[in-house]
Amino acid sequence: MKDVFSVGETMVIFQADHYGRLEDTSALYQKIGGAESNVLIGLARLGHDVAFISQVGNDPFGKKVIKTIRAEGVDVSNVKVIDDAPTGVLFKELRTKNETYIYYYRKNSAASKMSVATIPENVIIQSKYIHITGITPALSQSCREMTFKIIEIAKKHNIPIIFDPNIRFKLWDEKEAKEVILRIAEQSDYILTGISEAEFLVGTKNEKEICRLLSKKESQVVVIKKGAEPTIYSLNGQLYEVPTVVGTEILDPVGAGDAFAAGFIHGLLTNQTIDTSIAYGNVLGACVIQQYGDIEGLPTLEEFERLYQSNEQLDV
Ligand code: KDG
Repeated sequence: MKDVFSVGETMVIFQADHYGRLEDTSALYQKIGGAESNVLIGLARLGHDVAFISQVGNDPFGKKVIKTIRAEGVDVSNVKVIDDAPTGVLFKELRTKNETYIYYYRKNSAASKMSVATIPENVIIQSKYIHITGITPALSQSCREMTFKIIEIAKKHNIPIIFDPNIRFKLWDEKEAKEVILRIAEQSDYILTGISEAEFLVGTKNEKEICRLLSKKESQVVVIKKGAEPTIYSLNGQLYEVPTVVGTEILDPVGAGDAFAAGFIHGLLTNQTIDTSIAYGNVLGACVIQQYGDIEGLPTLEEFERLYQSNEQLDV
């Protein structure tokens, strides 16, 4: 039995460890990142048994991706290496503290070739939770079909789905994105959305309305992340507020949402309340943005427990 499984694309990320224009930067570090593997790595560092489903190319970048994820303790036995498509690559430009640009080289990548045939049903049905993002269905038509098939399997076996819309406008047009993401949200048990994504999806900033429009069943939990402002969630038609971690220095904001998801799922896996799970998510988010790279700042269990306790003492 796995605690969590996720499916998606991991890319090699090239980025500098300072701010500035990419065109004026001579040295870039080679890292890895991908929303779904970021979440799984976060969970593996906290001691959970997690599995990843993906595809990479038969190239140095694919090797780098598999080696790194495996070294983090994530089960990569369902990450396939294929010959006829490359591993996706991403360049991250941290222009200033508040301005980040992403340049993808992932069209027709190995991961975009995933399809319903990629799904190891036995892994899915033996997972306690399934994590899905809105990036995977945006990769290709076959990835979209695969995503919906996974949801169908999860529903059939009563496996809760945790969904992060993670809208990437560079990957699909707005109409398509909205339609597909709303369909997935409807079938998810936990929806973890940013406030601006939610506004795009349902056309309002009003939190009660967002929750009402995003969830079709009262039992669904909708979490609205609002950066430094308190996180909002709805359950059984009621709205609640959880404070965030304040005063964190931002070095690289990319990966904060994935870290939040990892912390939140850690809470679910350790039978915490939704409030505490969100507080866990906020601590992990704060850890990640203080380091360059998507995953570098993710804490180990020991580090997390220490940080969480000190945050509790500060009552944040
Ligand atoms: O959430 C961080 C991700 O956006 C980053 O790792 C790259 O997965 C990625 C994507 O598709 O943008």
